[in-house]
Amino acid sequence: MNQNAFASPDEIRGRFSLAMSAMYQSEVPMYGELLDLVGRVNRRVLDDHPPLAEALRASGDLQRLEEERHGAVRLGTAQELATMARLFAVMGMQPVSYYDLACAGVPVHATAFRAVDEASLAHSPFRVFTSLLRLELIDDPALRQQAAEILAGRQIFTAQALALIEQFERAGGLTEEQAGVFIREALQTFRWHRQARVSAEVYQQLQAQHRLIADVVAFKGPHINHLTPCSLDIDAVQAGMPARGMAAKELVEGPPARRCPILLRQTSFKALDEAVQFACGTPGWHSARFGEIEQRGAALTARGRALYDRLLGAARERCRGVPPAQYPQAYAEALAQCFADFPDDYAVLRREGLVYGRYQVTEAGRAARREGRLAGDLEALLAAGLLRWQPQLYEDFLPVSAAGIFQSNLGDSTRDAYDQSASRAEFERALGRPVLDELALYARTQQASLAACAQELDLPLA
Ligand code: OOG
Ligand code: NI
Repeated sequence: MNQNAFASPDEIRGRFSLAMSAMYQSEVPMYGELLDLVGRVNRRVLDDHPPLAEALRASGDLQRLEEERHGAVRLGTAQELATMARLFAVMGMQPVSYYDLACAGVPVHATAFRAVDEASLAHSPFRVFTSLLRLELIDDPALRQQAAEILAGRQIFTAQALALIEQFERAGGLTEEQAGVFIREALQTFRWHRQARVSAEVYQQLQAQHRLIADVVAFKGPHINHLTPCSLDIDAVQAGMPARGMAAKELVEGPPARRCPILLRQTSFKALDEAVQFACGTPGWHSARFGEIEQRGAALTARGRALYDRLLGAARERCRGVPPAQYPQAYAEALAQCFADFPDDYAVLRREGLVYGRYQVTEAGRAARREGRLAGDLEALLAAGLLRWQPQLYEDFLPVSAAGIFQSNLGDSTRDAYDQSASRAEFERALGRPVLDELALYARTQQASLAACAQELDLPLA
């Protein structure tokens, strides 16, 4: 089969994310409300800031603004995770980074499946935060055994989805027609099931261990639990939620608002109480699904990340013991004060090696090369406007923020850290491969951009 006859994985991912969005909007009408609010705020920001609108149009980001999303699922077994990795590979998504949530009292560990190269990210950045339940953290051995048996008895992928994953692996791609069927079948895995697979009694027992355990074990499949559009003004959306009937999470996770945004800011409306039916038709309620928004900024180097972690830790430390009613306000103030120590100027962020970027030769640089007027090192070329530097967008997640998102959707039932430490090796064994190192990906992109400039200018820059 000719390579060109295959649908591109980027195309499949883009179409899949649109199909997932349509499904989630029909399943959770409140998510449609959130999308509408995000769209309105984005349009207002663009109207008020024509240069921003122009920059987004020039980079091609404007057209994609409405579809920049991530989602999340929670899986029950190693086998489910391994197959999920193969399913996402069909869409050009690879596991990046390891996130331990047990240290925040959530009995899962996770990775994010996403596109890794620049062109693919530009096509569709859709990512799925994928957690695996750590059954070993259930402290009651009988219940642990029962949960394992319940999970062993479910098949979360359709036969056709499995067949098409195998077809993809065998042939190296899917035809257009197969891709259409694949998207439809893959979507089934993420659907909501009102019908639980367990009795109300077992559900209660699982719930008493941890609400997340009940969410993973009690149902037929790993329902998508949220999708996340991108906002140009996350604080405005946060402020606008209550008037639209959404119970907003108390605080925005991540760094404070800045002139030069870094990493990722996130907030959500809280998980809804939804009617379900337990075995034997017993009616009940389950709360798992919510809507989230994100605003992304520059990817930090290891050095930048260490500074971020330190300042975030300091802000949280300052608010220790503040009563819940005063916490959001106190935290916002502490965050703003602590992050005063994080440079808020791109030139400084670059020079101090806090942010990953990419270099480009400017028009002036090309002219200088033609006229043989090129001289100086990287700094000199940048200063003379012959090279341009722009920050790379952060494409990943933040463990402390993710824990905050999890916890705000678990009601009051948060608990202290589990004793057992992170288990990356265990996770990778389940996954069937190592996760990719996010920092290495950003470093590679930066290095490649520098090498391209060096070649274009015929200078030893890299
Ligand atoms: C995932 C929560 C984490 C994020 O954006 O950090 C997350 C979940 O609730 O399953 O989505
Ligand atoms: Ni999320």
